[in-house]
Amino acid sequence: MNTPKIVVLLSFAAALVSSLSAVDARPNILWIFTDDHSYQTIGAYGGRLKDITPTPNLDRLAAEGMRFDRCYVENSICAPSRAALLTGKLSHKHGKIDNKVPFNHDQQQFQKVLQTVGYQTAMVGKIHLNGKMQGFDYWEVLKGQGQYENPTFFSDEGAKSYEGYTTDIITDQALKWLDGKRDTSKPFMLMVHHKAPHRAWIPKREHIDMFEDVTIPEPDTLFDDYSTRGVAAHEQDLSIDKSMNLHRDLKLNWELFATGKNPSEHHRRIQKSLDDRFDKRREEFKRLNPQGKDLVRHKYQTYLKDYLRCIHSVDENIGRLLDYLEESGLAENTIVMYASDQGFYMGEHGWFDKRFMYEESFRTPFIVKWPGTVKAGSVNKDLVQNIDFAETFLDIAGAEIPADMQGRSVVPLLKGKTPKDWRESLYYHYYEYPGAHSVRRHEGVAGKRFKLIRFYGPDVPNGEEWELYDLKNDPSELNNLYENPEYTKRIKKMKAELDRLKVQYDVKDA
Ligand code: SGN
Ligand code: CA
Repeated sequence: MNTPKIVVLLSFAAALVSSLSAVDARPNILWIFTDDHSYQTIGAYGGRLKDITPTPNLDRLAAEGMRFDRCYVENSICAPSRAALLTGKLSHKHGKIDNKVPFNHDQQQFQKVLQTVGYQTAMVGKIHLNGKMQGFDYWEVLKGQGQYENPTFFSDEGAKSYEGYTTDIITDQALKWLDGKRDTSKPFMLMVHHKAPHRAWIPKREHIDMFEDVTIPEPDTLFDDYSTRGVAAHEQDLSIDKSMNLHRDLKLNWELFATGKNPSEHHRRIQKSLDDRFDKRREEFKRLNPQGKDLVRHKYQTYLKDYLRCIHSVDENIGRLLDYLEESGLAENTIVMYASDQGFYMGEHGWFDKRFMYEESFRTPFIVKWPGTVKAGSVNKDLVQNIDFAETFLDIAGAEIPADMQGRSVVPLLKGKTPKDWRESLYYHYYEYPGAHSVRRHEGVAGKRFKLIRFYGPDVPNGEEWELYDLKNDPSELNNLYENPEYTKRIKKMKAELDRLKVQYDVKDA
């Protein structure tokens, strides 16, 4: 071989080596998000349901990663939580203060920044922010709440319908993108957003007999009388007793539901998915004919079982994604994160749904597996909030964090090093009143131990009502201490902290 040829070959080899070493080594992120999944129904979180909870794959994720025990939302309801996820801002700043007002898609969102630093971005499933998604190389989302069966998805190409159970289909679409459609030269951010386990908790036909012979333990507060609390807890419309209906929530008489006044398109679609899978329970209900407290208990059992069946589907599908990462060799360089848009009442205080700043709905599960960085089986107890997610993604990608984002990256926490100046308190604000479930507007401040809540508005006596809880001595929040003179100093301090947070986050007075 003559000299020029060797030179050409050598320089070709050098170029090859340098292009190989330039392969982007930044980690991929697989973000799995559910709608209304309570931490109480994840085995890894312990609690009264831990032996019944069908979450082996989530438990495996926690065993291999970090479980966050004090992750909270800023506004415990769907669309605002999703807007906070994308923007890294509190509701009053991203503008989506409730499920009704429109979301401004033109605003800053983390995925737009990720694209500029070379990530491929994808989203599939429920987002509940109507309009065209921006900043995603691939997106295929349900409209509004979506359907449990035979869903219609929307994308840049318009509407497309699929046959089957939505939890499975969302995963199918995610896998199709991962395995064939993405640009493998770039790291990816894939967001897999389930509709489940949202009301009306419709299980997959194949799972309808799960837990048939199990009695689900009841919470101590199933028959809470709210004796120390104000109007908000007394006059809500989310109790199993009064607000959970037999026909649709318990699926005892769908026909009745369908003939209701002005059934919405969403409800009509649910009705269409009717089949005989609930026949057996109708017979059983007729036979038992429960009344009074027995009826509440019966509703509780039926509700919890359907909910857990929906979770079983979610967990199975998480297993499929984790298996794919292993088989494809992606697992080692892919961070897997799991969270829900908020928590949910599993009968605590006699309730279902969310919205309140009380723990079950304020808190949300958050689990992160990051091979080589997160210590397997670790637990974090710092105060984390859903406004931190966006900055965390950007930090992982090495992107600059927009100055107007209001959270903080949890990457140091994932590395086991909590910064000295990590937050000591959280700000919360719920706006959707008047509205579904009739939860009064409220804002509040939560530290690690004490929580101060201010309910306000025209349907609150004298315009505002305060509640104070000591989570250490009263984890179920049954004992409102606001009128107790021993806490005067504590209340003063917490009000000052609330004011400080409102200045920090630029909250105009509610
Ligand atoms: C629907 C549900 C409510 C639920 C809201 C908001 N009713 O209106 O129970 O609180 O969605 O949920 S239903 O009869 O239509 O199921 S959210 O998760 O989207 O905020
Ligand atoms: Ca939700």
